[in-house]
Parts: sequence; C-alpha cells; structure tokens
Amino acid sequence: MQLRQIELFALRMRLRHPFETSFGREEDREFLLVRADAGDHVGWGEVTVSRDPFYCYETVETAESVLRNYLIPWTLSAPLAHPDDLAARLHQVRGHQMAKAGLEGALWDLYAKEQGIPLYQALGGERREIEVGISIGIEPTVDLLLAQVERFLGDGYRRIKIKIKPGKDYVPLRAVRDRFGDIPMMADANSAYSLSDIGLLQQLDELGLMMIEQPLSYEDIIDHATLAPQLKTPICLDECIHSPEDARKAIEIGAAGVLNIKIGRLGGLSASRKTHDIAQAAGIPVWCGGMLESGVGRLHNVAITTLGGFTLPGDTAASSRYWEEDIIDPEVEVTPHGTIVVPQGPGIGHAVREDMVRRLAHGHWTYRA
Ligand code: OSB
Ligand code: MG
Repeated sequence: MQLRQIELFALRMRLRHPFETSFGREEDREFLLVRADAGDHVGWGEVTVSRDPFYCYETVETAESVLRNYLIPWTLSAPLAHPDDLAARLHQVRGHQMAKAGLEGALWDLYAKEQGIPLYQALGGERREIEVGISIGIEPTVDLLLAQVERFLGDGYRRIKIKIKPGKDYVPLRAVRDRFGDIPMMADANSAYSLSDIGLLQQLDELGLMMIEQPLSYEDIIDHATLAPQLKTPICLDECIHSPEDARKAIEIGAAGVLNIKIGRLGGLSASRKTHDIAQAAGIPVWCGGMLESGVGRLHNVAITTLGGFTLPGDTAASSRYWEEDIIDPEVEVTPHGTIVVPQGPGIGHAVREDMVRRLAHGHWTYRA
C-alpha cells in the first residue's frame, strides 16, 4: 500500500433516540473518521471514541492528539505491505486502542479495495449473512422499555440486550420476561456492580439470561473470575479486554464464558481477529459489540462478524436505529428475520457519502506522505 495522504474528520451526529447506560447518557455521537488515500483507491475507518472518558479513557480529543502527533506520521513514514503490519509500527504508543483501530480500519478497507475483494474476505470470513441483536439503553420507565422491546422484536432482531444499573435491573428485566416470555435476552451492566452486590446478581439468575455483560469493574478480571462460579448466568466481558492477551488471560482464569469483541477497544481488526481465534480455540463464543457507530464503523463490524467463531448475534443494528440519515449509501439494513446480508463489493462494500462527511465535519486535518 502506497499512501498519498491521510485525512481526519471530526463529526458530531444526533442520535434518533438518546442512549443511556450506567455511565451516562448520549444524545449526540462525537467521533472521528479516517480517510486513507492511495491515489487509485481510498479506505475509510472510524475511531469509535466518545466526547467524554466514561466508557473508557479515550475521547475525541485524546484520539485526535495521538493520531496527529504519532500514529498518522508513523503510518505515512514508509510503505506498508499489509494492514496486519501496522500494529508493530505503532507499538511504541501504549494504549489508545480506538485511535489505532480507526486508522488500521482505513488501511484494511484500502487493502481490500486494492485486492478487489470484500473486506470480510480479506479478513478470512465466510458467512454471507450475519445474525444481529439490539442493545436497548436504560429507559425512564418500564412501560417505555417494554415499548422498545416490542418494537425491536417486531423488527426481527434475534436477541435483546438491555442496559442495567443498580435500581434499574431486576424489576425491568422481570417485566420484559413476563410480557415477552422466552425471548433471547441478556443484560449489560457496564461495570455498575461490585462483588458486594452478589446477592443482587444471583437474583438475576432466575431470569434465564443468555449472559450478563461486564457486571464488575472496567479494569478487573480477577473479581469476574471469583464471581463466575457463583452465578448460573454466564459472564461476558466487554470493558476490561483491550488485547488478545487480555482475552487469553481472562479465559485462562475463568473470568469469561463469552467475549464481546469491539474492534475499537481491541485496537483494530487484526487484533480482533486474533482475539476471535484465541476464543474459538478455547471454545468461548464471541459476538461483535457496538459503539453506536456511523455506517463506516458499522460495516467494519459486519465484516468481522463473518468469522466462524461469532456464533451469537451481536449489537450491529440497522443504520436507521441510530440515524435519520447515515453517511453511507446504501445504509445498513436488517432483514425481517434479524440478519444483515454481507456486502459483496470491494472493501466495506458501500459508498461513503463524502460530500456529507465534509459538510458535517467541524474539524478536518490533512497529512501528506
Ligand atoms: O457497553 O456495549 C456497550 C454503546 C456505547 C458504549 C458502550 C456500549 C454500547 C452499546 C450499544 O451497548 C451498542 C450499539 O448499538 O452500537
Ligand atoms: Mg457493553
């Protein structure tokens, strides 16, 4: 890959419905897009950060800073044969996984386009249709939650994930079970509990959840390993897995029965694929998590989900669940039976609406090789 220039765009997009988790409420998504230009082909990646350091320490500003001062100049400093080689070049920068992932994602899209193949094939994926679920935020009332669940079941989503926090856990989940019966259902706590809440977490066991996602601290795997044998519900880790090595260790000590793979949190598609391979070898199912992505990040999520170990429906919902208008054409759609048909065109497979990106961008930086 012979890069000519890399551009960075700062975007703010209004969500159709505010999204509330145990760590806060988002009404606007703020994130970065990376455009990698090699002359004949252009690749796009999404830096899945947020404005605030509440899900993780990275923010729009930290990603912008580390991309501009280190990651982009180092990427442009010499040609790269394959996107898998980028991580080694950026290795000296510790952490900042989302910043690295957005840049690497643009190179993966570019690489696949140069090869004339879809991104999912470049990654070694095989599935042509992926199963998807929906992630529902904390709603102000049980009735509003039930209305959301009803709507998304009607849309065909294959599993319902509901955000919980202390005081908004057993009661709303019980109401969903009572109303909708034996639907595939799980909960995501985003680190809102500690080991002293074990009685409360054990109460959730009776709901027959597929799994509970990240009940304990965002930087813990030890307490999750202590908790796991005391629950019937499998534990799925999200926040505390930042690398394939983290995944290996969590699996080794019994902290995770399931893994949520987020490309941004893991530092890119290459690391996500490695994490998938480790989980698959250990018999641990994985699914693809989401960060309320625009169409660009969403299509990267679709591509990674085609790997064989993604045996559970992920959080990759339709563009229209988030946006009035997405920045890709066509938008990502979900079939009435809760699947996304994997695009077969080169790279991410859908066009990026560049005019719209340039119009929406409130920050724009260009770096030449
Ligand atoms: O914990 O998975 C999470 C959104 C923002 C931050 C963290 C999470 C989420 C979601 C939404 O659950 C997933 C999506 O619909 O993109
Ligand atoms: Mg989560």
